[in-house]
Parts: sequence; C-alpha cells; structure tokens
Amino acid sequence: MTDGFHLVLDALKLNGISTIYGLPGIPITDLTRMAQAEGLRVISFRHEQNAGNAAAIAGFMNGKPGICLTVSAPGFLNGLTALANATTNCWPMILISGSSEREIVDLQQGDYEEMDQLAIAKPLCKAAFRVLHAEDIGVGIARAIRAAVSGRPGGVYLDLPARLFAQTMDAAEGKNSLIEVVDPAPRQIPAPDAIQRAVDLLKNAKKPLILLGKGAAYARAENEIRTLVEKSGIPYLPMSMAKGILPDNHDQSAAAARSYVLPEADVVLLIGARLNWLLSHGKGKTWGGKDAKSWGGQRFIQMDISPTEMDSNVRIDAPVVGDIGSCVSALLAAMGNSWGKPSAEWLGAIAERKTKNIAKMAETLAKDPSPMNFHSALNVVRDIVKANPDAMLVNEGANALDFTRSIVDMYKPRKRLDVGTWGVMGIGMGFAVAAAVESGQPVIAIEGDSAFGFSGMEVETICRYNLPVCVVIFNNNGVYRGTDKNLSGGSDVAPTVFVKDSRYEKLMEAFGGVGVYATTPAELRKGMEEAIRSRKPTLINAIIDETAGTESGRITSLNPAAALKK
Ligand code: ADP
Ligand code: TPW
Repeated sequence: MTDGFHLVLDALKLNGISTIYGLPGIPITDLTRMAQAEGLRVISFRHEQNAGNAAAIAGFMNGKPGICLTVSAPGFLNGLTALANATTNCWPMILISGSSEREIVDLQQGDYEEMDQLAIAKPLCKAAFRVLHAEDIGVGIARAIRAAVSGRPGGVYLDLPARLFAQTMDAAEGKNSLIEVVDPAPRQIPAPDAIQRAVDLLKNAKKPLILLGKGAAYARAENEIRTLVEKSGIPYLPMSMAKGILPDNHDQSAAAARSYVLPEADVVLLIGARLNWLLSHGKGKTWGGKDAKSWGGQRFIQMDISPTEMDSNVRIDAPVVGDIGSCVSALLAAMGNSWGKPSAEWLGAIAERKTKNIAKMAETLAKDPSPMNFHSALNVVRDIVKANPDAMLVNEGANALDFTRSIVDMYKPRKRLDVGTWGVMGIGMGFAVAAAVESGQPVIAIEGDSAFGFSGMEVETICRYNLPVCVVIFNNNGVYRGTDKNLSGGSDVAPTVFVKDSRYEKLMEAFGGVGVYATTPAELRKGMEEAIRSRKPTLINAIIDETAGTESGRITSLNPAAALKK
C-alpha cells in the first residue's frame, strides 16, 4: 500500500523536483519529515513568506517551479504574498498548503485553522487546484507544474486537505496514477509574418534600440541574444534582472546613456520586457513625449510569450509572440546576412554620452568620504562582484537598490535577483537562501537596513544550513535615510527613522555566523573578501552616512505628495 504523503512526494520527485522550501506544522509536519527521508532537500524557514520567496526565485533561476510548503490558514496567507509576487514577475512557483476539512470549512463550523484557501488564492495566482482523492494526486501535481511553467510562467496554488495525506491505495496503482510531465513548457514558434513585420521595421530604423527584460533571462536565451546584438550592432539596455544576459561591460551596452537613448530611439525591440511603470509605460518625457502622457514617436517590436501583453500601454507595431529563444532565432534566420550596422551618428552619440557618464561616475566612486556613502561602499561591492562573476547578487532597499543596480556590473545571466516588478521589500533572505541552495555559489546580499528587517530572522536559517551568504547591510539608520524629524515635535522618532547605530552584525553572531562592523571601504572589502573565501555565513553592518539617501531612491516622484509640490 501507499498513502497520500508518499504519492505527493513521489509525484514531485518524478518531475525532477528536489527541494522543498517551507515551514512545518499541522497538517504537513510529517510530509516534511518523509520528504527528507525520501531524499528531497527540505529547507525549513522561520516565516513562510521567506520560504515562498525562496521558491519563487528558485523558479526564476531554474525555469521549473519552485515549491513552497505551508500549513493552513495563517501559514498559507504568509506564503501568499510570495505567490502573488511570483505571478506578477512571471516566475513559476507552486505554493502547496495543507488545509482543513472541506465539510467543516464549507459549513463554516470553525475547524482548526479554517479558511477557504482555494477561493482566496485564485485571484492572486495563475491557477489554483485542490486534490481530494489520493488517486488524483498525480494529475493535480502535473496540472500545477504545467500551469506554472507553460506560456507566461506564474504562481500556482495547490490545496491539499489534511485528510488526503492519510488516504491509502494499492502501491502499484498509486505508482501508475502519477504523471511525469512531458515537455512542460513547450517552445512557441512565432509566425513568419510576425517576424517579417519586425524585419521591415528594423531594416528601416535609423536609431534602433534593444531592450532586454528578465523574461529574456528566464528564457535562457543568452546565446541567441548575444548573436542578435552583435550581428545587428544595435545598442541595448538591460532591465534590472536582465543585467548579465550580456556582460555589463559589453561595448554595445547603452546603460550608461539610458536617458539619452530612450527618447532618441526610433525603433525599439523589447525582448521579454513589459512596458510597465519601470519603463514609464512606453510614453511621456522619458521617451521624448512632450508631456507626461504623450507618445514619444517610437515604433515598438515586442517579443513575448503572452499575446495579451501587446498594446497594453502603447501601440505595438510588430508583435512577435513566442518564446524568446524561438523569436530571436527566427529573426536571425529572416535577417540572414542582411544586417546593416546602425548609423555611425547614432552609435557615436551614444558612445560620447557613455564615455562622459562613465568618467563622471568613476570620479564619484573614487571619493572616500567619512562616513561612507552609497558610492564609496558600492565601489567595493563592484570590485568584489567583478572578481567573483559567478557569485549571486541579491539586492533590495530603495537607495541601496538603485545605486547597486547602476554601479555594480553583472557578467553572467540570472545572477542578479532583486525586488522585481513590484519593488517589494522582504525578498532578501528568502532569495539569498535559494540562491545559495540552487547555485552552490557564494551569495552577496546588498540590503537597505529597512529592507533587511522584513526577512532578517532568516539569518538563523542561513547559519543552520551553513550557506555561503554574505549579507551587507547599508545601515543609514532608517527607511531611505535616518534624518527625518517628527513633524509634531513629539518624542516619537519620525516614521522612517530606526534606532541609531544598530548592531545588526550581532544577529549573525547570535547563530554562530560571522559579524563584521564596517565603517570604511577597506573594512567592508576585507569583510567581503573573507566571507567569499571562507564561505561562512557573514553579516557586514556597513555604516552609511545617514543623510546620504533620497526619499524612495530614484522613484521619489511616485509619492503622492510630489504632485502637491509641483
Ligand atoms: P522586466 O521587469 O525585466 O522589464 P518583465 O517582468 O516586465 O521584465 O517582463 C517579462 C516578460 O517576459 C513578461 O511579459 C513575460 O510574459 C515574458 N516571458 C517570460 N518568459 C518568457 C519566455 N520563455 N519567452 C518569452 N517571453 C517570456
Ligand atoms: C512590502 C515601501 C520601499 S523601499 C523601502 C520601503 C519600506 C525601504 C527603504 O529603506 P532601506 O534602503 O531598505 O533602508 P535605503 O538604501 O533607501 O535606506 N513594504 C513593502 N514593500 C515596499 N516597497 C515598501 C513597504 C518601501
């Protein structure tokens, strides 16, 4: 005989899933024990949101669903933020939660941790399923996997009521009921006429630009993209998590001339990037429009697996629907050797801005103020990442995020993991754990002090599994900075201000890791080098000038009060 517990685990294993991120309790404690016994790796967290974030980013890194396992109602809800975030970012993840007895939940009779979890999950994820009978476990898991990874990837909720686990069935029948999913994320080949439209636009472009998004990183299409970029000679801009698809020091990167190329480009090829708020919705002043809402005159080609993404913000003249690898390959085949290089005038103007901006940045980075500021600290991080291009970089905060993104070059794809489409705080330690577990590489987490607080307790998890994670907290005594004043003049500090000179490094020491208190770039460098060399869990409390940050980092203008000030 077999039972629900084992059928769930066997179905996961059959589909190549080897790690579960979760937090035990009724009704899934035994499932976590049995999972370990069956050879799965179970990474047990201190809060489900962090386990969920770990599963989500494992999905991004591997292109197969990361699994988060939680208890019912409150545990499920704690995991749900991560599930919604995974869906928003188009990352495949499956949140599996135990749930209470259906009959009692549906009559609202007050069961232990009673909640109609399936109904609550549905609007927040790509698909949601419940399995009531042991013989359906195979189908339930197959459907969850397909829903998570096919087409536009996303989060899937799988509801497993407590009673399911103890159901038994004949072992051979059970085995036969499981499904090994064949081709879970089928390639989607773009239509030839769609490619032709893209070719026509590109051939007539005077100032073409390629924009790479994290969908392109997810699609593992770096080889095709490199060929496209280099054969076409077209300058490109990487979105945050697309950094490293091509190395950031590539000649054709226009990142250092972003504010010049966006308004100037005439044809823009979007590859796995949405025209959402992060790209000013494809219009307005960023794009050369005359006011906040007007079109800048660009013609867009968009490569994306989701047909309904097209025209979501501005007109897409050449929609190319398919997986990125297939789309880029088809474009390359259609162009053959007929690429003419973009005009010397366009490339020259970009090069000129790049050179100027890079020189300006080098000057800023070379300064050594006391206390440290974001630049002098990031100058160190930049060197360390350059020397360790295989290391994973996790990044959250406001200023800590924006400055790291623009200063720290990435050299390989899918190494930079950050706050993504929502700009959500709290991904830090969950991402760091998964980054270490999934890659085996050292992890550097650059964290604002506020951002770190959302998941800080997972430093115990990092120590427990002895993960090679180096957390660097840019400590400027608060959210954005530490200098706000209470407008009432009362004795409470302002809402953005924390305890001054907090000793975050002692948190890591509390669990046996290494704590470093760094007030100079040299101390920061030494701490990071040692962390990478030793692979010991390390937390560096990097003291940053508390006046250094700006409100909301680069997105100050999104604060409603900014409109009042205009
Ligand atoms: P960024 O934030 O980097 O700009 P987005 O998350 O906005 O990127 O966009 C990613 C896009 O990539 C989504 O529209 C998604 O549908 C698309 N996408 C994800 N995976 C693939 C894939 N394998 N092939 C094609 N498009 C994909
Ligand atoms: C779940 C709002 C955006 S950035 C940030 C908050 C609270 C922290 C900024 O301070 P930090 O970084 O981390 O110290 P720095 O370098 O600027 O000093 N809750 C969630 N998500 C978001 N985005 C917020 C709140 C926010």
